[in-house]
Amino acid sequence: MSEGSEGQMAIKLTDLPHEDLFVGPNNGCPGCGVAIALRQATKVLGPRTMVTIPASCAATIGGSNLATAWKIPFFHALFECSAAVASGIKAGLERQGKKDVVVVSWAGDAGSADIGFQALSGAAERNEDILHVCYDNEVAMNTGGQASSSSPESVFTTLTPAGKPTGKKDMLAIMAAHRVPYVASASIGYPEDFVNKVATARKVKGFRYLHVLAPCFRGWQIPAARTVEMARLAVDSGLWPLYELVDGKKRVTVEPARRVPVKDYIRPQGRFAPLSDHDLEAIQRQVEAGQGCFGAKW
Ligand SMILES: Cc1ncc(C[n+]2csc(CCOP(=O)(O)OP(=O)(O)O)c2C)c(N)n1
Ligand code: SF4
Repeated sequence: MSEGSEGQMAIKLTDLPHEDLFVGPNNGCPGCGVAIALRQATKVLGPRTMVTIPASCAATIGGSNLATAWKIPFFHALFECSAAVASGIKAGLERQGKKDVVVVSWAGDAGSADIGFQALSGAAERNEDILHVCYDNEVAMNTGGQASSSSPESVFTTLTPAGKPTGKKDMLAIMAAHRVPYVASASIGYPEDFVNKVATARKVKGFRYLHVLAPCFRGWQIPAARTVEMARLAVDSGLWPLYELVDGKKRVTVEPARRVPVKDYIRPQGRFAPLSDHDLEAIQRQVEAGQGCFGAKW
């Protein structure tokens, strides 16, 4: 353990327990960013945790009750309502006097920013004592790779064969506008930052929102072995700033040691094939003007 910048003891990856609560083998594709995020997060969340996941890759890769990768209780919720189901589970636990159980709603970008948004916004507005994690692979992958509102502008998906005409929804700003106690961005490319944010969110009372970049190599059209590298390049290029808002107070948690041009992140990805060099220069200018995340101000 070492001292974190907020005076807390920062967790190092070597501090994490060997035992996994989301174990292999699972039904995820080898190299799945979502499975990596689940494995990292559950190590920090610990055994006194319950998880709801709506329809998504995350729900299916954990298997069924016949063969499951989960060693903690897991509930497969409907696509629309993960945060509402988590709120109900938390209320039931409170009623039973089980106050130490952390309830996590874990949903993809479509399950958070699109069809699940009403349940998510409602839970945040009520300041439910749950953690919602949006794992963002920037596509609705479980049904074949349709665009979500969290897909970046111009990206090629099965719904947007000529490139997505609209920009990435700014979920961090939207959730911060709910004035909840904890909002943070994360990336599986910076696992130490991610697990420390999970640890912080675990302790906070009230509604917590964590938005983690977890690439899908199939949807992004990259080799599986480059999943984590891409998640890191997103941060290093300035397109995916890492920060947290504690009671609305912002703190940047990672300043990349080396800044790389956005083309190093974008060019290897087949989903961005329609972008010209001119387009990349425009994105680079946006980042240099302080607009990370494809034009959104985070
Ligand atoms: C009401 C409803 N509409 C559509 C579906 C089909 N469906 C299942 S998973 C999914 C996409 C989920 O996307 P996302 O939340 O981004 O997670 P990912 O699949 O990328 O892991 C869709 C459209 C459904 N299960 N229920
Ligand atoms: S399709 Fe993508 S998100 Fe789904 S299991 Fe495979 S790598 Fe993971």
